[in-house]
Amino acid sequence: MPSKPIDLRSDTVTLPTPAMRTAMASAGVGDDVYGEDPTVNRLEERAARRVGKAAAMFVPSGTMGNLCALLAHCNRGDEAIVGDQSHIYNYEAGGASVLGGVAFHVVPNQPDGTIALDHLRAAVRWLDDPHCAETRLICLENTHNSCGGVVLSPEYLASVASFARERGLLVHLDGARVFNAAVALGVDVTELTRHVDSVMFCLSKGLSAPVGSVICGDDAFIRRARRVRKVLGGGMRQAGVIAAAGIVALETMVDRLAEDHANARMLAEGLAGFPQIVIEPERIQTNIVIFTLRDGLSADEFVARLRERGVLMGDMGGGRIRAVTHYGIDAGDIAETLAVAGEVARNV
Ligand code: TLP
Repeated sequence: MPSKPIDLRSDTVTLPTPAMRTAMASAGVGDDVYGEDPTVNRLEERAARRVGKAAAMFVPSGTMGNLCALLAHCNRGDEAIVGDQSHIYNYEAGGASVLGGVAFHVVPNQPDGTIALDHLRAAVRWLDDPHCAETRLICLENTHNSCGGVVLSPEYLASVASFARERGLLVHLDGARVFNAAVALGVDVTELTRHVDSVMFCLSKGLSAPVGSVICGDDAFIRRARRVRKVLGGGMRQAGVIAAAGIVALETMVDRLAEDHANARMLAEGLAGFPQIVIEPERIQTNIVIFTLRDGLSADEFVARLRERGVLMGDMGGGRIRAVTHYGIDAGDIAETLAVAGEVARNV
């Protein structure tokens, strides 16, 4: 049994670093709804520059960021094309439809997280036909969470961007973990973000800030998004207290994501050694490890038995189990996790 719980449920469980706590304590603040919080303004400027966009807006969560983006791009009755495994479609309570009257046109995600261009082509509506909602937006996700943290390449993003341009469509990237993608590819994040009209990324996942995400795009898009954020009640006041941690996250926590990726690979390779576990370690590209079990033990039972022994993983449904590495998990934790997982797997 590990001396402290090893929490692999998500990289959302990360705690702020000492440098973040110091920055938060001394942050200059003002009323951000008036645009007067100097720390939020600094975070937004740096975030926009970092991903190569003109403007940015700080939001409390990734869910609100994606929602603001969808509602800033789409009018009521427009259609957004989303992958069937996407976070926007599956895990955001249908927000864009519920609150914005945006219809989701759902197309299959390939196992590598992409949406095939043929599927995109077939999904675009014939605009002159009054039977149809108007297709406005394509949503992509990088890294792709439910597909196992897989990375969409710059080449794929470029191909979707050129398709979208041809058809007069916009592209939004759910880049909750886009810095994991950039680090895994060894490219500057702008190699990924330059192909999309807007991007949302999270400060509070692998980058370890306690709260917050950012959406980035052109000036007009961010102006519209600020109105949507206000509608949603996401206009914050002295938010510099949390934005300060976001600045530290952006400046100091990106490069170290490589450690999380190495730990995830080590975990996957270890798990592959247990005959009861089904996993392809060579498919692990970033910090998310998803596996299933052979007959004999259900995923929820496996997760419950790990928990009794101090290791926390997530039951994703459909027999899939997810473990996510992050700041706060080191190679020693992975070795302990493998010892516990082996014991549980062997005692099926
Ligand atoms: N994902 C969380 C859970 O909601 C599942 C997690 O533990 O992975 N886009 C992607 C790709 C995400 O993975 C998440 C969070 C979000 C958006 C939403 O971010 P938050 O949780 O900040 O609203």
